[in-house]
Amino acid sequence: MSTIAVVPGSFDPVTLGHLDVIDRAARIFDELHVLVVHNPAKNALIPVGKRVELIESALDESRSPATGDRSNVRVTSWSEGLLVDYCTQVGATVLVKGIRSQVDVAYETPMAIMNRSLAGVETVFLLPDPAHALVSSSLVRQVAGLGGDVGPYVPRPVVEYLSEQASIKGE
Ligand code: COD
Repeated sequence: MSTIAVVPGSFDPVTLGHLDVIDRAARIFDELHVLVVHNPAKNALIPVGKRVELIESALDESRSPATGDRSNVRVTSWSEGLLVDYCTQVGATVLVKGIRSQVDVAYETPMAIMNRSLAGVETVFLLPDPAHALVSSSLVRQVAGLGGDVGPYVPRPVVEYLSEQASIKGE
C-alpha cells in the first residue's frame, strides 16, 4: 500500500529550510502533498495562491540529481477547516513537520496528539539540515522588510518576488 504524506505550513514565504524538509520527506513517502494552509488569524505577507506558485517555481528550478526528480510532490492549498480534514479527503495518513528547537517541540506535540486523536493521522518530525536550522519565514519577512539580503535563506523566485514587491512599495 502506498503512503501519502502532507507537509503543511504557512510558507509565508517558503525558505531553504522548508525545501530541505520537503525533499527529505519526498524520499521517504510514496506521495507528498505540500499544503499551504491559510490561517485567517495570521496577517500574511504573501497571498495564498502566490505562495503555492513560489513553492512550485522553487521546486521546478532547483531540481538536481541531489534532490531527485520530485515527481511524487504536489503543491496545493487548504482553507476549509481542520488540517486532518484535508488528510482524510486525499487519503493521507502522515503529517510531516520540521523541528528546529524545543520551542517547535512544545508547539507541535499537542497538535500531533490532537491530530492522531481526531483522525488517526500520525505526525513524523524531521530534524533540520544544520545549514538551514535557524531560518524561519518570520525572520525572512523581517530582514526583507528592512531592506536586507534574503538570498542566502530563500529560493531565487522568492528573492525576486520580494524585491519586486519592495520596488512597487517604493514607487
Ligand atoms: N528547517 C526545518 N523545518 C522548518 C524550518 C527550517 N528552517 N522552518 C520551518 N520549518 C517547519 C516548521 O517547523 C513547520 O513544521 C513547517 O516547516 C512549516 O512552517 P511554517 O512556519 O511555514 O508554518 P507554521 O508553523 O505557521 O504552521 C502552520 C500550520 C497550519 C501547519 C500549523 O499551524 C498547523 O499544523 N495547524 C493545525 C491546524 C489545525 O487543524 N488545528 C486543529 C488540530 S491540532
